Amino acid sequence: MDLITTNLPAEAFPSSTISAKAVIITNHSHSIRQGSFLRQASIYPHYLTDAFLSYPIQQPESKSINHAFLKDVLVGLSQPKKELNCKYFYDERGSDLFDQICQLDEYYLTRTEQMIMDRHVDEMAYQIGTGAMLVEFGSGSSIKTRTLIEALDSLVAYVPVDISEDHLLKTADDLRQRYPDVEVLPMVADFTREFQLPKTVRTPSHAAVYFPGSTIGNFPADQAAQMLSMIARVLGPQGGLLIGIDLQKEPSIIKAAYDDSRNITAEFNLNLLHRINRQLGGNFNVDQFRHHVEYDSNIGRVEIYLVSTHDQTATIQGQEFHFGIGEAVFTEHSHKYTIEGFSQMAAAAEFSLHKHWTDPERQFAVLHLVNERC
Ligand code: AVJ
Repeated sequence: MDLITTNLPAEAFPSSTISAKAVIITNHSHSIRQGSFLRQASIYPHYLTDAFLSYPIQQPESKSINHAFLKDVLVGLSQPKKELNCKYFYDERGSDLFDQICQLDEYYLTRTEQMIMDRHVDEMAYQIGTGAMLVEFGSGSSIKTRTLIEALDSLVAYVPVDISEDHLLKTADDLRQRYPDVEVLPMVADFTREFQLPKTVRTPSHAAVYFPGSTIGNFPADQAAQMLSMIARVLGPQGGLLIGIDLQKEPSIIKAAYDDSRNITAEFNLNLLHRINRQLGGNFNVDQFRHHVEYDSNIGRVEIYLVSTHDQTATIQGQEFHFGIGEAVFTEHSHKYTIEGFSQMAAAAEFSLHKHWTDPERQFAVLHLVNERC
């Protein structure tokens, strides 16, 4: 079997179906991308297919609609304080803009984390230990993970997890060629939801999650804590977590990282409205919104908004939304932690901090936590 696609909870799998080359777990049943992807699969369990047929409705640009996206947008814009979920930033254009953000001088996060990884990868690999299964959250093209994969002693399996299937399978083939001794088991999944670790041919001594990029910062504190508990549960006792977090620092440095002089972040934020227009048939006048960033240094949190510069109405699938002048639509949080603060939150999930690495300016940190539950 090459591929499993499902919107069923991972527990619904008979374990025999799990040793596939790829497992797709999604939370929404109707999506054009899943539909087309499914057609490429050589074999798939027939009982999983029905829910995955894409659902055609009248659309100018696309044949079908991602209903989860539509629902989240309609619900978010119906709140007294309007909001859009930042997980929808990453369509093709958004992912491209994010790559550009990562190369900005002002966006210190990516290069600083990379520098920490490059310098300390051997120590990190030693901390993770021999014979592990490495599960990466938000793996993208996995290029930056190669140094870690190579440093790990007798790595049994590498499980890249991403919601975007685009790169994932191509990446997997490439990794299999590069590392023939490692079982590469990509999973298309929303890692915010609980999932099961795939079955491997050889039994790993333990599993470790690699969660780079300060992505955990996108989640509100309660959700971040829940995610840590979920990770601990999925990994089991002695499971490891190697996680990148952005640290609290001088507010002007942080603000500049999210409000860059070339306005790439502004474009990235505004692309969400373009995406609604493109994929959900919305009619936002995107020029009448602007990017706005705030940093609350008391809680260490960046807040990103789209602010309406006019009194205006936008329509999505027949539903009208009114925006007053200066009205803000919340789009993203990016939490900045202290090492102590993050360790405390992780301790509630029974993760204890074994080691951490930072850059000389202490801008960013990579933490190694171990699930001490027995
Ligand atoms: C991908 C969540 C790490 O919060 O820094 C970058 C996303 N948003 N610029 C971050 C982001 C605007 C980024 N993370």
